[in-house]
Amino acid sequence: MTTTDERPAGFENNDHKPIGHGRMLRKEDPRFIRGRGNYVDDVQLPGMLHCAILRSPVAHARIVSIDTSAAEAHPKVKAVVTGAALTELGLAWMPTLSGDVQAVLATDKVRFQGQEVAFVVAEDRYAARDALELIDVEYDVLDPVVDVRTALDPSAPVIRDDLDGKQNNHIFDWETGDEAATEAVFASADVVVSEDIVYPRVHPAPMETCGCVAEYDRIDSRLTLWSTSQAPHAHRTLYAIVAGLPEHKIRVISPDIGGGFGGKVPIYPGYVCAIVGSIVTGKPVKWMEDRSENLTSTGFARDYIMRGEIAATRDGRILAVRTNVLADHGAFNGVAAPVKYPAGFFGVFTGSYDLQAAYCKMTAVYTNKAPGGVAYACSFRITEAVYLIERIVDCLAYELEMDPVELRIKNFIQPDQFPYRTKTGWVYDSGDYEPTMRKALELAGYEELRREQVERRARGELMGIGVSFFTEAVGAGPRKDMDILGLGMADGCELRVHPTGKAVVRLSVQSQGQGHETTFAQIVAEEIGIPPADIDVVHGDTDQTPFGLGTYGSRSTPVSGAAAALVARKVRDKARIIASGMLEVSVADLEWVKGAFHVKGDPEKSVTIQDIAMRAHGAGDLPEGIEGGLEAQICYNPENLTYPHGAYICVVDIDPGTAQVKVRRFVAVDDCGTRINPMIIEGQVHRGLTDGVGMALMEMIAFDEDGNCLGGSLMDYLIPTALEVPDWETGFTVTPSPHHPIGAKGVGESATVGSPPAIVNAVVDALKPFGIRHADMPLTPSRVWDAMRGVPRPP
Ligand code: MCN
Ligand code: CUM
Repeated sequence: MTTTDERPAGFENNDHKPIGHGRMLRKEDPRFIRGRGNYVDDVQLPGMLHCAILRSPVAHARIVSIDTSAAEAHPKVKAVVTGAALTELGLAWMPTLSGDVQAVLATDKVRFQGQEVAFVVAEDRYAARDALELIDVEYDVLDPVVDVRTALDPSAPVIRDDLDGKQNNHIFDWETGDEAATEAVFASADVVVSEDIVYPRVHPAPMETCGCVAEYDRIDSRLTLWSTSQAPHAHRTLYAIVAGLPEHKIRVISPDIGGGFGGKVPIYPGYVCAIVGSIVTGKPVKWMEDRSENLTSTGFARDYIMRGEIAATRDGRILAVRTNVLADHGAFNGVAAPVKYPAGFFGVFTGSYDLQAAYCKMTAVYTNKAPGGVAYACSFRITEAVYLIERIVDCLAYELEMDPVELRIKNFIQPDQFPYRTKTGWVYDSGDYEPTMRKALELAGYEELRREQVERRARGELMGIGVSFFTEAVGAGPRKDMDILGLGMADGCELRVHPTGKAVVRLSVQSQGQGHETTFAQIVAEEIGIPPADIDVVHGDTDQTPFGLGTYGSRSTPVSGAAAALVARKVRDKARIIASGMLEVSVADLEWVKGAFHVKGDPEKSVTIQDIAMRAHGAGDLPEGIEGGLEAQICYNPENLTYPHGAYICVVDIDPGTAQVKVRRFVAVDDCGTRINPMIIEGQVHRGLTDGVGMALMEMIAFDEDGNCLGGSLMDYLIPTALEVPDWETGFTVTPSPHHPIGAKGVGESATVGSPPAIVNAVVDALKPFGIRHADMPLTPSRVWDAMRGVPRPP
């Protein structure tokens, strides 16, 4: 952390008002920008060996035989392990986060291209990779299920014949809302609009791929695992359960992480392979995926085929929405969502509108693809939900010939309706939507843009303006409703103030680039008056931090941030009692101002938090009943989720000759309640908007009819760079969360959730002269070109 003197212009000292001010520099950046980050692949241990995984070249096949003898004979190879060997250890299968099982190494069949079949442990990475080539697997290739629409055909091959009595590819049916009430509203509505809307399969593609270093100490049976994990505590418990290792002998360390975006929530087979490798060789074992392994076998997202329907009055009062979803979950149901929510928080598909009824029916199926539905800045499927509602509202605007902004404003939930219970049972904590929308309109110069569009259209130019408005539900638990494999979604936090008034706060969440070392110091600083520079934030090590469920669903600020504020208040309460002893007045006569307790009416008589810290540890008596030391620990169980919202406006130009879409402008106004660090929020929003450009225009993990993954490299799976995105124009409003101690809501996924519909709405708006009401992502030049020429949409 910079001292006041080193602070560049614009980065003012706000030590006594650390939240929401200025542009406080990130504590973690000095090490990152000097190349001193410590990522999993930087971990080097004496005698460390390297693990490489053999993966299936085909999507669906029975394994006839595996011959490992040549690989075992390789001079640098220390172990070759197959599914059969893991079966003997009882480790061939592991539970997924959604109660399914997943093969660590295939035993009977391979079920997707890229599935783990065997692994090699060797002296170096090259030898391990070379030895994979020496393993001979004979496959009896089976027909794959690739098109999700055929997965439930009676003739479809059964993928999960490992499951007792399983005769089809059905995973679950799920519904929410009131079917009959919704039907009644639809039956009597003036206008009903329906549209088939596909959210394609995409990948989070973080800069750092997944990996780990496992060190099993045979002497005291201790396992230390450095791993790319967004939830080290939950992972530790799962390893204990799966591998039968005692939990107190397991230490999971997640050091610096190069982006997670949800893809590092699950436990992947590679982690288990490295652990087994270390157990069998008695040496530390490193496993790091390459890019292609990451893209083809880990953490896919979305893959929802949705039919959206909306009912309204002729003058644009939205009455109800209804949707039917077919969800492609790949070969193992690896969805990471609270157990009671098999479709994540998709239930918020009613959006930001005051409706009379809503209903969703969903069917999830297996296909011969990598386990999908995992994540990617999704707030647990809210990306899909927001895309559905914001697209279908635009379809309605098209049919009613109404301005999409006017239609939205007309239907917003009103400020006096909060807390607002939606027709699918979610209780939105707070919101004030119209000012947020108006701010975005003002920043964009909406009226002027519409005038410009009329002129350009007259000249045959294709300009589009797209709007989206979203409400997210972030910050899971409460624990009574939300758990992952039985672990309740709450978070611990511990704060220790040292004698000299410096402090350390220990979190149960784990940053992957979100800047927790800075923002959590700010939260504690705000509550306890110690400058952020004097507060060290410890996270990502189960031996060093209290138990909690980790970072995803933008839950760190809503849950762990609340824990940090409350633990600081707990310490402050104790400090107050100690101060009353020091100043010889009653507790009630003390006032807390800027890091010190003052005697009311006599501001000269005061003690700072630093004075109190020394006293708490020092010689002499403390007030009756007060133990020495100045520290506290809590476990925070949120009473509700927090519901951030935002209004986004996108302007695109389409080249009529090449169908290339250019995002000319993008205005994003976000409301995440109390803002802790505006610079970090801005960074989060910029990143998410870039995600949106990728998904809307470029990204898709596609498969050919044999189930070969067509997106296995960054040459095929295009992700946006600075060249494809505009200069983001951001703004904000502040509607605090009423139940969060400092009023903060999450923001880490807002822009990823909110931006795709704005961009697609803009492209479709640009194509209005062609009579187009909907087109599916990714809106690549070829898709836009086909749309312009009336070619039917791809299946
Ligand atoms: N923040 C703030 N004021 C608020 C809300 C948040 O200053 N009112 C700050 C937070 O304190 C934190 C950051 O913004 O430093 C993000 O906070 P939050 O919204 O609580 O999200 P999490 O910290 O829980 O991060 C998870 C979220 C998710 S789920 C994905 S996916 C995603 C995202 O964060 N992955 C990311 N942003 C990412 N950013 C980076 N660099 N890398 C990832 O992998
Ligand atoms: Cu859904 S991706 Mo984030 O929750 O880690």
